[in-house]
Amino acid sequence: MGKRISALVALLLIAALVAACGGGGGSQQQSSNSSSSSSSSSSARRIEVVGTEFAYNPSTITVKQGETVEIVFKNEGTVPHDLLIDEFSVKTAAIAAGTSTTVRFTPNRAGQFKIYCAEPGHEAAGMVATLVVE
Ligand SMILES: [Cu+2]
Repeated sequence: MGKRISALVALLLIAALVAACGGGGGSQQQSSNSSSSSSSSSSARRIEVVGTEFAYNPSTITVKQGETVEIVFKNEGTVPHDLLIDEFSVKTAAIAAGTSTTVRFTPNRAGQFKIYCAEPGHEAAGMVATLVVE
């Protein structure tokens, strides 16, 4: 009986220690996260692109030559999609429905470039958009 109670007390002490450590570590992580995300958003132009079957919205993206562009690609369809721009080596993974991914690039020349989905048949079905670099 006495052995059982002391074991319980030891267990509670360990639980309290773990909780204290976990709490401190968690808040530290949160503060470093927020500082890094604020610095990244200030240095890049953020553009949200939504993919569905079979289209991108918006269908035309206009950016400036030399500016860092951050595309947040969201898959709001029902099958995996990706986003590619060959001329600037932009290539996301094929992401599952309901998820999103971010890709960064700096267009170094002006013109119109094709944005497309490389999943089989998607480009042919109309899953294309245009990147205009001014
Ligand atoms: Cu697609």
